[in-house]
Amino acid sequence: MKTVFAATWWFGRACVETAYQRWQESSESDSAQRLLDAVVEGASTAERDPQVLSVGYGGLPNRDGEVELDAAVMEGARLRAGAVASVRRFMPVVYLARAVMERTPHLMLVGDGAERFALRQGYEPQQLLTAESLRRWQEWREQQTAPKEVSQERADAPRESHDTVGVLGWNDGHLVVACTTSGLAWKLPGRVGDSPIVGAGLYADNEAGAVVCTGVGEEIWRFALASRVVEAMRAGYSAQQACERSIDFMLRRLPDVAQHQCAVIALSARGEFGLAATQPERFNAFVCRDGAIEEVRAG
Ligand code: SD4
Repeated sequence: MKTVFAATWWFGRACVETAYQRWQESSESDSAQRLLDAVVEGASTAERDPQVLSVGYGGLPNRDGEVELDAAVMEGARLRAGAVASVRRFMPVVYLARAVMERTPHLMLVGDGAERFALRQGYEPQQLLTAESLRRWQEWREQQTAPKEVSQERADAPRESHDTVGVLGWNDGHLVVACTTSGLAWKLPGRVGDSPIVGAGLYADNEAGAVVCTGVGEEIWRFALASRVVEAMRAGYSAQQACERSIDFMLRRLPDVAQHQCAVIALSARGEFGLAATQPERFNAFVCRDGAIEEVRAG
């Protein structure tokens, strides 16, 4: 096996297809760079697709009706990473996250600063709401009568809004990860979840493995889930065992986590795949091994 890509959710199929195609067509001689190109391009597929209501263009907005995007990339050779959060009006943010990694001395830019950086990178401002995401937000707003308990608010976010796209890539011992999301629907403006946070939503280290998470960011983040899974692989567990142990730990430590979807996919330093979820019956991912694509379900 030479090259593996893996991505979360139903739209993960298009992401791994795009990543593999990019990989095949690339003339880049540095394989870590070529892998990064492929993974970022793969993730951007979901950002451009208006049918995907949890990522990029057409993602469901915050409670004020504004789409706010978060994204990150990490490469496992030198532990380089870049991230952006709370970006309005610009996409694909996964490319912006890569630009933070490659063109700034920082790891993360947020909000207004990230938007000004986007402008300097030549991005054009654009409307990220589609007719469908606007309609859903208006429908939600009309149903809001009285203030709710905090826990109820989180439970009310529509199921498909928990679906961050995460893409992992492996080639000859090199690991790269990227993820991008519009975060939880109807979130408070300025809320940031796990996805752009190195160690929470994603992590990659060529010496151990690469991981990306999807689900309710508040739960994933409090467990530093991506880092937890990578460290389990470093300790010698397979990718599958590392995912399962980490999810089992969450459920044991805080049993209420079972009410939320928290899911993870991983590739080991040898390119072996694993996945697990707190609600396994509702989680799938796609793995592409040298061009052969397989759907893998957690439950
Ligand atoms: C978040 N983990 O912001 C993300 C949610 C998700 O699309 O998976 N969203 O909490």
